[in-house]
Amino acid sequence: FAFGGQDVIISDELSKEFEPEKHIQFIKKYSEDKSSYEYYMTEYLRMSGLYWGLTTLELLDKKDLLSEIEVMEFIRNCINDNGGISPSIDHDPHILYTLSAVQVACILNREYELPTEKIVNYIKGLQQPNGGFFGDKWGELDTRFSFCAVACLALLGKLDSIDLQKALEFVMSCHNFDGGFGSRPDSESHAGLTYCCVGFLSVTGNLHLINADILGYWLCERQLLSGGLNGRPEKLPDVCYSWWVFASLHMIGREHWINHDALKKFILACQDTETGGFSDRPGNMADPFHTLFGIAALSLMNHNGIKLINPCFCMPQHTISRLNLTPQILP
Ligand code: GRG
Ligand code: ZN
Repeated sequence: FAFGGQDVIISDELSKEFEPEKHIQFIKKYSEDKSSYEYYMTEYLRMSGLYWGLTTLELLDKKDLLSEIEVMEFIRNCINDNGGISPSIDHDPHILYTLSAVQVACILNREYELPTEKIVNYIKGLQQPNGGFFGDKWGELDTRFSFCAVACLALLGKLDSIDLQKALEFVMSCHNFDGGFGSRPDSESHAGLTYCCVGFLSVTGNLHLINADILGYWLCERQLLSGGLNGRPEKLPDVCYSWWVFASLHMIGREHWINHDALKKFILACQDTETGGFSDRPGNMADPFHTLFGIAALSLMNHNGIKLINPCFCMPQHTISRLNLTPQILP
C-alpha cells in the first residue's frame, strides 16, 4: 500500500454486498430513458456508452435486454463513407467510437455485418510517419489511439494491414524510466495510458520488450490504504483505475502484487445500492463507465455471478476465444 497523498476512508457502513440485479436495472433504465438529461448530455460518446452498457449486461448474462437489431441498426447509421464510425448519428467519426462499435458487433456475434475493408482503410489512414495514430482527421495523437488501432484491427482479423514495426516504435518511445507509459514521448506515466500501451504490446505479442518487475512495481504502488487504485502518484483512488491498473497487472502476470480483498472492498463500496451502478468513489453519482470497469475488475478476481473478462480487450473472454484471439499474457 502507498502511504501519504490523498485517499478516502472505507468505513464499515460503506461495506457492501455485490448487487448485480440493481446494476442490470441501472443499465437497462439508462438505455431506455432516451429523454433524460444524462442521455442527452452523453450523445457525443453514445457508441462507447453502448459498449460499456452491453459489456456490463453480457458479463451479468443479460445482454438480451438490449435489442440486437436496434443496436446493429444504430451502428450502421454511424458508419461514414470513409469507414470511420461516429459516436452518434451525424457526429464526426473517431477511432475511439470505431473501436467501440467493432467491440459491440463482436459481442453480438455480428461482426460479419460490418464493412471490414472500409474500416481497415480508415484506421490505416490515421497512422502517421512516427508510427503513432491520429484519433481522427483533426490530428490529436497519443498512445490511446495506438491501442484503439491494433485492438480494432485484431478484432477484425486484419492486424497486418498497418506498419506494425513503426507503431511499436512509437509506443516504446512513450515508455518511461519508472516502468509506466505516457500519452506521447516525454509525458508522465499514467495508468490509463499504461493500460493502452501494455494492451498494445499484448495484442501485438511484444510484452517481452518491457521489464515486468519495474512496471509491476509502479502499478502496485497505485494501491492506497483504502484498497482503491489511483492513476498516478498523489491522486485520489477511482474505480476505473481498478480496471486500467489491475488489467495491466494481469497482462504482465503480476496481478497478485496487490491486495485483492482490499480492492474488492473498495470497488463494492462504490456501488449505489439505491439507483444501481458504480461511481468513481464512494458516495458519488453512478455512471455506466464506472459500472463497467468496477464489474470488469471484479471479474478479474473471479467474482461470483460475473462472466470472465479478457484483460486486454475488456470484452467477455468467450467472445475473444470465439474470434481465436490470444493476446499475450506474461507468466
Ligand atoms: C476498450 C477498455 C477500452 C479502452 C479503449 C480510450 C482507451 C482505450 C483508454 C482510455 C485510457 C485512459 C483512462 C486514459 C486516461 C487519460 C488521462 C491522461 C487522464 C487524466 O485524467 P485526470 O487527470 O485523472 O482527470 P486523474 O485520475 O489522473 O486525476
Ligand atoms: Zn474514473
